[in-house]
Amino acid sequence: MTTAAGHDALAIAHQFALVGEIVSASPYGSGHINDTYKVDVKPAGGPSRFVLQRINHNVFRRPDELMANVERVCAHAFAKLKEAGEPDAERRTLRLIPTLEGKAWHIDAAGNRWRCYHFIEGATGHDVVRSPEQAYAAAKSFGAFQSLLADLPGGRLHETIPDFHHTPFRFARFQQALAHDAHGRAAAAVPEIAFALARAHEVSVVVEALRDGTIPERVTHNDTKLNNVLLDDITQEGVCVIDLDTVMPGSVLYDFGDLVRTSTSPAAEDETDLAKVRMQFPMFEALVKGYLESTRGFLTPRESALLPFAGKLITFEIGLRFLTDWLEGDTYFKIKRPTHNLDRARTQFKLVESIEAQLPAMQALVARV
Ligand code: ADP
Ligand code: GN1
Ligand code: MG
Repeated sequence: MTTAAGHDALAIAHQFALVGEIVSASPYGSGHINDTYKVDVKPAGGPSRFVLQRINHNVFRRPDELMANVERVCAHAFAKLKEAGEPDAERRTLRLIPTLEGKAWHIDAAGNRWRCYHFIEGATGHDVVRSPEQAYAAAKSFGAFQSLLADLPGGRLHETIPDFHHTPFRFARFQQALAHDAHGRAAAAVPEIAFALARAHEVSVVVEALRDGTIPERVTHNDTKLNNVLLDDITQEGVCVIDLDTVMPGSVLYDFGDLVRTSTSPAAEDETDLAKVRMQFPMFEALVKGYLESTRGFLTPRESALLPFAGKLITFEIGLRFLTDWLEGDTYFKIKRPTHNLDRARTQFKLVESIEAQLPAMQALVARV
C-alpha cells in the first residue's frame, strides 16, 4: 500500500529482520518532521508491533550521520541500563531492528533513509500535560537521559542540524523572512512580529554563556517536547525517551526550556483560543522537582539558576520558528490547516507572556530548592 506521502511502507518493512508475517504498516503518531508508521506482524513467538520511520532528509541534511548518532546513543543507553541491572531495559530505551543485510538503516531506491524500532508497549506520548505527575515524570526522564549519556564514548556526536538552538541565528532568519515577505503574509501577523522584535535583546543569553564557558556543553536531547517521552499507561512513570534525531552537543537549558514550553500549559501547541494558554505554576514546580532529582549529580549552579529563563527563551525560540515558517510559506513543519504555523506562533508567544509574568516567582522557587 502506498500512503498519501507516496511511500510504500509495507514493502519497506520487509527490508527489516522482523520475525513473523508482516501484515500492515499504517501512519502513526503526531510528530511534525518524520513519517512514522506502526507495523503489525503476526506473531511467530516474538514481539508483534514495530515502528518504521522515514527520516525527513529536507530537515536532516546528513541522515547517515544522524543514524550513526542514533546507533551509538541506543547502544550506549541499553548497555548502561543492562549493566545497572534494570529489569525493564528493553522498554526503557529505543532499540533498532537491523535490516536483512544487517545494517542499522535501509536506503530505498529514491534515496530515503528508513529505520525500524521495537514498539514500546503500554506507554503513550502525550500532546498536552494533564497532571503535575506527568510533568514530574517527563522531566525526570529527560534528566536521566542526559545523565545516561554523560559518559558516551567515541567522541563528539555529529551536529544533525547545525546551530539548532542558536537563538540569535533563529532570530536573524526570522528577520530575513520578514524582509522578503515572499508570500505577502506579514500583514496578517503584525502583533506577533512586533512581539518578536521587542525581544531581540534576550536571544543571546544561552549561546553567550556556552561561548564564554560559564555553562558547559553536554550531550542533550534538544527536542524534549512532552510527546517525545512515553509515559506508562498505568503508573504514568516515564518509560522511554524517543525521537533521538537531535541528540547532539548542546545545553541542558535547551532541554529544560522545551519541557517548560510543552508541559506547563493546559492548551495544545496549536490552540486557537488563547485564553486557555498559560504557564501553570504547579506544573513548573513538578518539572523542577523531577529534573533536579535526576540531574543533581552534575548540574552546575549557573545552569540551575538559568532554568526558568530557559523556559521563556525556548518557548520564544520555537514561536519564532513557527512564525518564520509561516512567513516562508510553510516549508518546514507539517501543517493541517492554512494558518497552522501562525496559530502555533501565537500560542507560543502567549505562553511567553505568561512565563514573563511569573519569572520572578519561578526563579525564587529554583533558588529555594
Ligand atoms: P517526529 O520526529 O516526527 O516527532 P517521533 O520519533 O517523535 O517522530 O515519532 C512520532 C510518534 O510515534 C511519537 O510521538 C510516538 O507517539 C510514536 N513512536 C515513535 N517511536 C515509538 C516507539 N518505539 N514505540 C512506540 N511509539 C513510538
Ligand atoms: C519538531 O519532531 P518533533 O515533532 O518532535 C521540531 C522541534 C520543535 C517541535 C515543535 C527536528 O519536533 O524542534 O520544537 O517540532 N523538530 C525538528 O512542536 O525541527
Ligand atoms: Mg517527536
